[in-house]
Amino acid sequence: MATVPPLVGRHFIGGHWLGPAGAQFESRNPAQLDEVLGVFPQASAREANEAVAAARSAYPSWRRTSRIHRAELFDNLAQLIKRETENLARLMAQECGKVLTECRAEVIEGLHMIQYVFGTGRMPCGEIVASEIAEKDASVRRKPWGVVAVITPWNFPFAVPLWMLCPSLLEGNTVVFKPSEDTPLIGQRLIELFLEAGFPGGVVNLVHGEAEAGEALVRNPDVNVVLFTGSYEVGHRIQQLSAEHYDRIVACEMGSKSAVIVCEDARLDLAVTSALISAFKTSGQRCVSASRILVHDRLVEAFVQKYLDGAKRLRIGSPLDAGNFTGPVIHRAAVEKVLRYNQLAREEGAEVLLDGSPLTSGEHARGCYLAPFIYRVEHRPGVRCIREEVFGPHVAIIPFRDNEHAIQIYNDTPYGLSMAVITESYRTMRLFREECEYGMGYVNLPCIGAEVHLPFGGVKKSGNGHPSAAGLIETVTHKTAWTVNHGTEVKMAQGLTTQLEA
Ligand code: UN1
Repeated sequence: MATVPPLVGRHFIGGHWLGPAGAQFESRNPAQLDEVLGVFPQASAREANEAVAAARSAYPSWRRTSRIHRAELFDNLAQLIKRETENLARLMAQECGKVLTECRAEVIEGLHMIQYVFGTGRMPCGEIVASEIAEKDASVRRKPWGVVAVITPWNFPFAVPLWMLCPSLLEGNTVVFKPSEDTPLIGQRLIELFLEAGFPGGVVNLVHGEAEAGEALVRNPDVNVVLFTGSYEVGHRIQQLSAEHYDRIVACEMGSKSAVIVCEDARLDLAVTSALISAFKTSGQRCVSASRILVHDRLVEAFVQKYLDGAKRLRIGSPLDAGNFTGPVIHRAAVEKVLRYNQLAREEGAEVLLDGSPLTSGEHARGCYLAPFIYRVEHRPGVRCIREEVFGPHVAIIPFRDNEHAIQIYNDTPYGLSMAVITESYRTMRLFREECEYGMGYVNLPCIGAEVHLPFGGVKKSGNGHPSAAGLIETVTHKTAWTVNHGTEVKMAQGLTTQLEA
């Protein structure tokens, strides 16, 4: 049973918290499904459009404030996040089921994004370039696009919104934020902190809800930019709807089938640790989680033994117990999906090495707990379980003959987000760096754990290559060319004459 009454969720539009009205939905603790953490209003298209209108009307005055003033609000926000780190981590652990250690790391990752943006406030935000004409001064300046819709997933309910909100707001855009329907509580808490930090109402707006609210935001012609992280299906729908809008910018970070590649010369313990963390941190529910471990033929037997030993020892349990390696998956539907893929792997000829069934007794009885599912399978074209995203503790070990074979296997999915190569050879490392399709590459590391000052994003079905985190400045601004003549007569580039008459 819940120890505190469920929170009453509210939209925040144009500087006002709206009272509960209309359809509602619950946020439940995935470790204890009978615990309702909050009840939230389900935004209809009307509320989503009101939020866009509020963001639009707040835009001119926000754009006209000093960039440094905007940046300093992020310094205020950073202090609040430091004050609230532990509370935020606990709230996140309860709402999305990630273990406390991961939730703390996520709060810190969000803090880093805030600090990064604060730091860039006083950095140059344009470029001076030369002109062919000595009297002309030319510069490149960035302008905000206007209103940004931020639509984010449950698995990083704090850091990913901050990746998107911080650069958008610093650059002078206003925002409408729709957190995942699975983590509305942490989303609302984040907006409360923005307000406490001094961000004006209307500049930051919050709507709770599901597809109807998200779709209304994307259909609204007054939204200039849509920033999205989530599934390929939803991202693709956003891209299609956005094609109707002539200057709409869409940055999508979607699914993945990330991999760890264990080469013939790999250090075995390093490979095993990297592959365990890549596959099972966050119960395999990071967009960058590895669901494929490619292992050189000569190492497979030794690798499998150590990998299984390690996987069997992983402690799975309450997110609030900091000693646990991982917690539950997000909800029953996620359990069902993972089990369907486990079954598919069997049907597609997998040799099951560790059978990941639901954990249903003792402390696991009330939650969505799954044990790791590990199988060995040969690569063949068209095998779905090694091509499609599962998003859970489901991992294939796929043997390969040589590096060229590994590259062929690695690239044989529609996705391209993250990969790690485990090798001692700089030639091998370089070969994978050049030939694999990915957005984030790691050597002798897991394929998760990106830092905010690096670009984050993928290729193919993983997204359109727009980076999240620090690189988002490119997406939330457009560049302008500004050219001034300091002479007293008109002189043109490219030798164009200015003679008006023959
Ligand atoms: C995600 O999985 O959606 O690179 C984001 C990482 C984290 C972010 C993951 N910094 O694992």
